[in-house]
Amino acid sequence: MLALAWSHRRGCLQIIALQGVLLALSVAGLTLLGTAIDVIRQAAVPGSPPAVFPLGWRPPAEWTPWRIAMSAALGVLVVGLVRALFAYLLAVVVARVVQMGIVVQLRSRVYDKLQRLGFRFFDNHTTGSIINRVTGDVQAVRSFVDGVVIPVIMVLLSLTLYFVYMVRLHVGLTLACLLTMPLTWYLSMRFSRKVRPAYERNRDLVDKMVLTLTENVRGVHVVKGFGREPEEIAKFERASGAVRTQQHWIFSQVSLFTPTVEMLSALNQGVLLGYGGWLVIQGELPLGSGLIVFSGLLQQFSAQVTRVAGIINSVQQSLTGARRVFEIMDAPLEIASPVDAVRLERAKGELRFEHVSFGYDAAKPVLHDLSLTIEPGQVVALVGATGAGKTSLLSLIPRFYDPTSGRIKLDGVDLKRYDLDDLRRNVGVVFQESFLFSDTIAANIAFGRPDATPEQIKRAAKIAAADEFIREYPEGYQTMLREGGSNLSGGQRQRLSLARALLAEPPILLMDDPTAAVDPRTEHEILDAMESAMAGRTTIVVAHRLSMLRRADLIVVLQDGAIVDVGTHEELMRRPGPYRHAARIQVDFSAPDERLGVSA
Ligand code: TTP
Ligand code: MG
Repeated sequence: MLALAWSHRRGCLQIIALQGVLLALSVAGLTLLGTAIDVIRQAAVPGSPPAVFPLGWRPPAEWTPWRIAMSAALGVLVVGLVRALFAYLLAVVVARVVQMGIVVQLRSRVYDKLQRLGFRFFDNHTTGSIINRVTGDVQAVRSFVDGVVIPVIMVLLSLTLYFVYMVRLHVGLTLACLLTMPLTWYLSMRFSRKVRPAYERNRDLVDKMVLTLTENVRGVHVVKGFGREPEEIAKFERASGAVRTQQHWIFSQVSLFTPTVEMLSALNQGVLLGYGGWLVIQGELPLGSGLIVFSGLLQQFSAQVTRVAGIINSVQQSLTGARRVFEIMDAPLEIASPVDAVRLERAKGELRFEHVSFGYDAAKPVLHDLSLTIEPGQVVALVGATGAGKTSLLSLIPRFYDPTSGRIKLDGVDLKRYDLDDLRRNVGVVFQESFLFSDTIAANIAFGRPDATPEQIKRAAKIAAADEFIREYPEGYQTMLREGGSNLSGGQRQRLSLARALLAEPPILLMDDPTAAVDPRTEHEILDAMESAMAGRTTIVVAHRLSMLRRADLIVVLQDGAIVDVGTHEELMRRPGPYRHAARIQVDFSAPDERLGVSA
């Protein structure tokens, strides 16, 4: 965080300089006031001590006391005006440096890092918590600059200035009045130590509340479908109540602390009136430039000491925020291009799995010792029961995750040695759950290739059997999709994501159950169209329907994360095993014309 402040040192220095001018002006105003009072007193009360002018200045001899007092009044006015001007400048500079500089920069750095983090990070953090970090916690971090670094410098500067001024007025009075300061200091410290953990807990509770909220917004169908609104409302109220209770505790501590410190400063004023008054009466201290200036200084001094508590408060908050922001910033990039990355223009498409094992948790392996070779241009179908690890296997190829042991080679080179962008450009993916952006249909198809021409987009849509339904919209390819593509049917969404993967014409195509959400007739259309799309590409497709399986060059049967059988449809049907068993069940339920060549 210090490095962050340092990288904005120019702006910080401007702020400090402006605040320094303001500080000097306020002390100058106070001095003018004190001197004017002494001049007036001297004129009004015969026999009172002569006024002492600051910085050894003397008014011209012909000036009447009235004229001196008027000049002082004018001076106070001018100081006030200049102060207002500088206060305005300060506000402008703070806004520019802090809100428009630090916050924006930090936010985009966090976002940038998020884009490069591996899936594992997102598996381990909730959406709400990540969003809170990019929005709220970034603010907490910047408050380190304008709530800690700058104020600390200013407090030190002003305390020194006040102290020196006070000592020059009267040493004894200074010491007497500052007697309570160590107590104030001690209380501030104790307060902060007590409140600090509460702030951390507060952020976690807010995360939990946001999680409840985001889940409910995203899962609104499920909530309403099962009539769970009252429970969900109660759940949110509980989360919100927990935040409130916590907040309340913090406020109660703050409310206790502030009056205590204010009481101590009243004690100071008492000492000042008693001891200082006596000094004035004894003629040891002038009334205006002594006691009154002193009173003003003391007030400011106490205010600064109290401010220390506020600063400590900000330190807590910004440290808590920083821990969460820097957890993102410092998260290791588990999956990144190596330094001496191998560039990959266009892969031939030979994939070789060598004793690959993988698990989301190191303790719980999902894939066990897979070995498999896929020739360039082969169409491989991946079958297996739900939870067998098909999606997990596919996610290793574009390096969404890395194997825990073993290697995957593309064209004879370990995936880890390729430039990551090159690798992913060579792999087209159709995910099991398609995700679409709130943008036009054309932009969604061209997501991986923003420079695609309308003709290319249309061709990809045709192959994916999407062109027809797209053209039924009055705005065609320029139709705006709602968030998550919710104005499309499940099958339409799937076909758009198929078109998106096909557009980039990748040499390797991965499809996770691309026809799961379409009817058998559309499936046939898609499969026919894809026949040409798959030509010349290494394709791995998770499939359940025989119509797809029969077209595959190779079928890989996965069971509990292990490959239990490999072969063509005909080969696998000839031997007993999980594949033949599953295929027969399907044939029994399918239409007669589906039974081609697989009748038992
Ligand atoms: P998958 O690889 O998702 O299984 P699958 O694709 O074969 O299943 P389906 O046909 O239903 O799509 O999951 C294998 C195991 O890995 C399963 O026990 C769940 C677990 N898993 C995780 O722990 N985290 C994840 O992100 C995923 C995708 C799976
Ligand atoms: Mg799956």
